[in-house]
Amino acid sequence: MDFISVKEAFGRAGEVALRGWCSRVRTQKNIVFVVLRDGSGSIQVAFKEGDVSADAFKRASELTVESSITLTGAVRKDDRAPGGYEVQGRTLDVVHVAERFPIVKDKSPEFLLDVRHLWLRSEQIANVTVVKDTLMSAARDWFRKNEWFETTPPIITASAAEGGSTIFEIDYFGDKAYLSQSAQMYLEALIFPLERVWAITPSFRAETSRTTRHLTEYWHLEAEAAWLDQEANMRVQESLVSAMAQAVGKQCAEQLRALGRDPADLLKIKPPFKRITYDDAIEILKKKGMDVKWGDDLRTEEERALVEGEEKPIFVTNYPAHIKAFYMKLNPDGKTVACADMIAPEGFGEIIGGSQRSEDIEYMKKRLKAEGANLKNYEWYFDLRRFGSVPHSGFGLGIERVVRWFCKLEHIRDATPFPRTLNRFYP
Ligand code: NSS
Repeated sequence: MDFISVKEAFGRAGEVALRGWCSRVRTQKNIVFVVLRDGSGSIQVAFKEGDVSADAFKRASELTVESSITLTGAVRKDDRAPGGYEVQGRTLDVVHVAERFPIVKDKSPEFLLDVRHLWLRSEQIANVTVVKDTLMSAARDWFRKNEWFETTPPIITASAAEGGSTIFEIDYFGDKAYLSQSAQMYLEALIFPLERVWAITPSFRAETSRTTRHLTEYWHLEAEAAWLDQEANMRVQESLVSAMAQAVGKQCAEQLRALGRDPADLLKIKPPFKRITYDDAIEILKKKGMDVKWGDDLRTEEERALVEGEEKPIFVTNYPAHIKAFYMKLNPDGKTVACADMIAPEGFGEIIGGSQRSEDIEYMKKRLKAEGANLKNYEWYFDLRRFGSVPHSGFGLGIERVVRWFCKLEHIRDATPFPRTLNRFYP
């Protein structure tokens, strides 16, 4: 008999062959209950003395948590079983008897991170991983439908895109190189042959603050387009994020509910998103009694206050130039830049940073000098302004930030299977 998946077994009548892992094993007098897990879900299997051979019953009674097995049996409706169906086991083959599984109830979060390679088998991480798969796939579909090209920028780089303070340095055969913080500058180069380009790459940030929204390695979705001004840039972002939310809301309803997120919350995410200027944001925050002044960067508390009562993300636009990166286009007021951060509802904070790019080499040099950057490493980037420079814009979206928001996760580390944080890169 051909193996079918657990998902296919639900609602099926008659004999099936299944294979997977025993996520739970419970023995009663003459019956062994196993919760069988495979890549598609879990189903209860009952091996009853008399229904199976004496040998098979003995093997069933010796099963341990996470043992791998193959079996045949008959699916039948059983309201007492989780999911409403149960398999009555007929035959059982044990592929591997697992050693004593170290994860039992009430283990500390630190311990669970130490055994992350095993903890991955938990339902929660599996559900999050399915959501992540769905939203990345939805993003890819969106770009293809709208005729953007997916590209492959490098990870080993010579210059910092987002400032020297959070950059990982590596030894490159005796030279200094850096792990990419952002593919932006490379995507900017790629707009000249292709106009609309995007990429998903790992980005690295040597973040020394311990927060629930920073990883030192994360997946970064970035897009860049020629002839796109900042207003059109925001329209791209709201359309893309809405498409991701719609796909997850529709295709992952079951996973979302298990994670404590109502899928209806995501189905409400549709353009347009509200836009407020940084100037207005400061006034709003002051009225709420918060201690902020013009020129301060917005912290988590302030972002949370700004989205109070909102169901959709909002854009905060036109931040002061001095708290933003050197490459953002200066507005005519000479003080602010043509940029926007997209802030997720419910206090999940910034999920996108984007801007129109400066075309003024002297301005960018001045900014970089003030940061103490080595201008030599940016010569190639300035070339992009020397040979057919055009107005252009782009943005970067933190995949794990969006996963955290969609899945309502306390901590961003649960948005990725092997989180890298300030004090952890094992396993
Ligand atoms: O620093 S950003 O705000 N902007 C850039 O890197 C631009 N160069 C992107 C571009 O225009 N192409 O980072 C963009 C997003 C930010 O909004 C977060 O969602 C995410 O990247 N981000 C992070 N996610 C997880 N962990 C960390 N440490 C992190 N830093 C940024």
